Amino acid sequence: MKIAVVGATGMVGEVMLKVLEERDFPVTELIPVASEKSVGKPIDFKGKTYHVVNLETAVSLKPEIALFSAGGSTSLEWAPKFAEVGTTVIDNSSAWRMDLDKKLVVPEINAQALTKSDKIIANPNCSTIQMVMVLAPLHKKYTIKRIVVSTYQSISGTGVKAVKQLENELAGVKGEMAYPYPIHQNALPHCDVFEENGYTKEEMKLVRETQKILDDRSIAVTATAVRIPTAGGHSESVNVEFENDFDINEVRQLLNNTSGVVLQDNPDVNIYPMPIYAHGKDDVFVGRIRRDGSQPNSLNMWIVSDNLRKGAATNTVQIAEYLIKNSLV
Ligand code: 11C
Repeated sequence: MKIAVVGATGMVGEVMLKVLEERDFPVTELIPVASEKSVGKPIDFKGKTYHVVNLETAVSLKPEIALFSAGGSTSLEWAPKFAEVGTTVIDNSSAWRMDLDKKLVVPEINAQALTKSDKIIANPNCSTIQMVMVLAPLHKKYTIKRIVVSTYQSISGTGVKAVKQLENELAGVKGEMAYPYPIHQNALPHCDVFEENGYTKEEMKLVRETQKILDDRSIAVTATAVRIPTAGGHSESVNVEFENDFDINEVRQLLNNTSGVVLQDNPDVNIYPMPIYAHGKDDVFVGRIRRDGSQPNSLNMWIVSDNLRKGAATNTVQIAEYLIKNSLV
């Protein structure tokens, strides 16, 4: 397979390359793509050195698959150009996620909806992916009515500028700010931009994308997204109300048997998910599972995952793997 990685020098792009290598993805030719200032830069991949090309060159090379992580506007302009030459684009930005003609895919949940004619496939937002990975099997069994989620999000979700801001703050050095305030010793109730309704775009992604992936617009979702000074992953406090009652041990068993989900739930010995543990791993970790005694059929959980892995690069590569396995490219 001729594979293009668009945004190959960015934070997610670098993890994509690492994940492709680790999973021994069948790459016969890698096309690393980035902005003009990175053209010619060497990229080592599976013992070979490739050189970064620009978008125009990459389209002319007609890759079978292009993994995009280059921001919404690049994706809006260039994904259709790749699709026109027959490339299947898997896009990590928010550009196509809510487009009615585009599938929003978490392979463990809804990859079976993909067909050969899906030439632009959307990868969901990181905070949504980790939440639906845990909620999908529970929705199937007990039917979700309402979700209340609060996130504690890693600075790596903002990008390299935010990682640098924290490093500067820790070193006591003045530098460029990714956030309107310091992030060290702070918590910002502000991820992505504010929308007119008073919620942030990140919060509304959790609402809209969850309904689309679980294919159920009747699920009520409300979210508060908070940025904290961690680097290894996003954490989420999730309260779920179901139509039907559940047995808590059955919930644990169900999640324990869910591929891609790891149960870490033994408070007696301080076992619960944490970003320092999830960092660098592909799974979604769930713990602190307990009945919400304040209302019927309700549950509290704590969900953690590496936002650059399952939340971005790994999910994108898994979609590509599914396409190949099912002869859809
Ligand atoms: C964050 N979730 O942590 C974002 C990063 O829509 O793909 C990814 C933004 C997106 O700020």
